[in-house]
Amino acid sequence: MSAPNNSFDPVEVTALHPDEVARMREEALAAIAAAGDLARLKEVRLAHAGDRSPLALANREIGALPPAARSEAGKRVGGARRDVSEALKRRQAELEEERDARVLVEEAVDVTLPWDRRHRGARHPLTTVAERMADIFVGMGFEVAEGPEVEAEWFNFDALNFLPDHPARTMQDTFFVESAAGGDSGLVLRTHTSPVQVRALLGRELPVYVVAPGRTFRTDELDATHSPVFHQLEGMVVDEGITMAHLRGAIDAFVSGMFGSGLRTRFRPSYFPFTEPSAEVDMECFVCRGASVGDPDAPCRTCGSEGWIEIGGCGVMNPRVLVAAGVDPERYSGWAFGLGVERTLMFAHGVRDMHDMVEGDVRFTSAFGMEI
Ligand code: FA5
Repeated sequence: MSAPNNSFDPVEVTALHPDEVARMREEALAAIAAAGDLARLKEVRLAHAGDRSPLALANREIGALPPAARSEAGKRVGGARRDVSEALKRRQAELEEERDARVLVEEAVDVTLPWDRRHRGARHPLTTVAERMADIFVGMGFEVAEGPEVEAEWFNFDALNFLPDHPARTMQDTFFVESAAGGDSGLVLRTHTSPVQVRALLGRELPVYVVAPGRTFRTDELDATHSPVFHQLEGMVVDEGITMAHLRGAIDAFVSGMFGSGLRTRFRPSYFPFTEPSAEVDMECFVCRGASVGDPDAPCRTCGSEGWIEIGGCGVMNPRVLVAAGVDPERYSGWAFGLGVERTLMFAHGVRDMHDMVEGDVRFTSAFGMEI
């Protein structure tokens, strides 16, 4: 083993020369002071305090010095590295403070701004019109009843006196879901809300005063006035001493509530297997009030210059329906009606084409306001 290198002079090792250590220190401190952001400071840290920095490399040279020289060189380099490390810490704190202050300004939230600028959803006007129609009857003391959209053929047809081979079954073009088998009734998409008449009678004590708004289905083509999926509002009363006069009164009250007071109504003879007598309900055109009839100079687009608008069908309940629902027709009588919700929306709001109601364009819906 060779003797210690006692003659080795640290001043002669360039990296450990006091001037050189001072230069490395100054260079590091200047770079730290000049670092403008945290990313730049990270680069400076690596360059001046990392394992490959000049001061770290100089530190490694100390081990090669004779023991007598190591202490002084160690103090010099160690002091310089400490200064650099403290300067880095201070600058890091300053830059973090600056960043936090900047984030507070840049990401500030003005809590006085309106809080919700997005469009809100709204219920479809068909829903709100159906509810308004039902509400008028609720105001007269009616209850709201419901029935399924996929309905037993028995409720949709048989109980309503549509006999299996009766031509009336073809009056309403039907979506069949499941055909009848082994004595069980088949299933259909209900073609009208009238099956709720029988369901309501089976599930309630008499007397019964109900309305049933709901979705109905027929194999009709979509055009300006028809849709394969549409809505009806069914109404039914079964009580003692009920006559068609009460039906006229209820329809008049509905028309006044929905379209405005003073509008006349009329019943035109019609046919439904579940009512006898049956009628189509017309109301006086609420736009021209009949003035357009025979006046080519003032045509009315709402009623087609007919003076009257058809709003649905009605009639006195056929005793066969009462019997099917277990009601004694000798004691009780009743009437029912079915009003088209789409038609009501068209007349009440001047909607010309049923396509608008089914296409889902929000411009159509929002024209009715954001009622929720
Ligand atoms: C019926 O559906 C009977 N259930 C109404 C009824 C109830 C009569 C109670 C007597 C007693 P109708 O097929 O006429 O009747 O339809 C009634 C209303 O539904 C029509 O006046 C019309 O406004 C509407 N409607 C019928 N088919 C369509 C369709 N494809 N698209 C839009 N609305 C329709």
